[in-house]
Amino acid sequence: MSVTAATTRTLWGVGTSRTMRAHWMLAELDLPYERKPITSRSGETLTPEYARLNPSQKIPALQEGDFVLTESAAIVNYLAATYGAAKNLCPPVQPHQRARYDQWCFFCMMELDANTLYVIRKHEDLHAIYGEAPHALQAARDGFARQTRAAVQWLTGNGGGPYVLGDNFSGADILFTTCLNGAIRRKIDLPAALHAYLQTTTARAAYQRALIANQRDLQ
Ligand SMILES: N[C@@H](CCC(=O)N[C@@H](CS)C(=O)NCC(=O)O)C(=O)O
Repeated sequence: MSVTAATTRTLWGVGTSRTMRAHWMLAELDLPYERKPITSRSGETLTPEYARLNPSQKIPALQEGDFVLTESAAIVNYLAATYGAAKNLCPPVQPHQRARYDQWCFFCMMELDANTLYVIRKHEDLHAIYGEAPHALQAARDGFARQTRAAVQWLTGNGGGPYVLGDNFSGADILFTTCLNGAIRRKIDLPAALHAYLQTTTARAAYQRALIANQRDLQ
């Protein structure tokens, strides 16, 4: 299916760091879309209508005509690769730069999102479901601190800063920023360099617009 200006674009999901990623990239690209403000742990991802769209019954999900895409990082990268040229937001094509971009994306999704932040969320806020696990919780907190120290080294090392790939803002910054904001919500201390980084990324006009779009009820 080729996407034209007339193709209906819909984003399902609001209210979480993961839905924020998709709203933010759409805002960076100035793409029109319909919001379906369903939320997590409300039962709204479990309806037959939504399960047909996304069998994993999670948000976010992007629909463009009959093309459906899930996984927040895949949505960010699809949008950037497809519509990012005019705004210099396409993922890099030069092999080493592209590899560095992928490194940051996988680092954010695995080391920060899945391996540490979500483990912390499971055994803190969601302990009634996943159980108390003080040892796993402490290991995840220590692991997150170690990984953010590594991120600071990359960010302040060769070619890094103010964004993760240097001067160019990219989808990797959306993933990294949303993970760091998730950590702040969990009351995790961040190194000063990451607060400085967040000041730069969250000052973007598109970030501010996406914050509003990511709320259940638009202001
Ligand atoms: N790896 C997925 C994770 C998506 C995910 O776990 N979404 C949560 C909300 S943040 C969800 O929809 N959970 C199901 C529910 O709460 O009903 C992504 O990055 O998109």
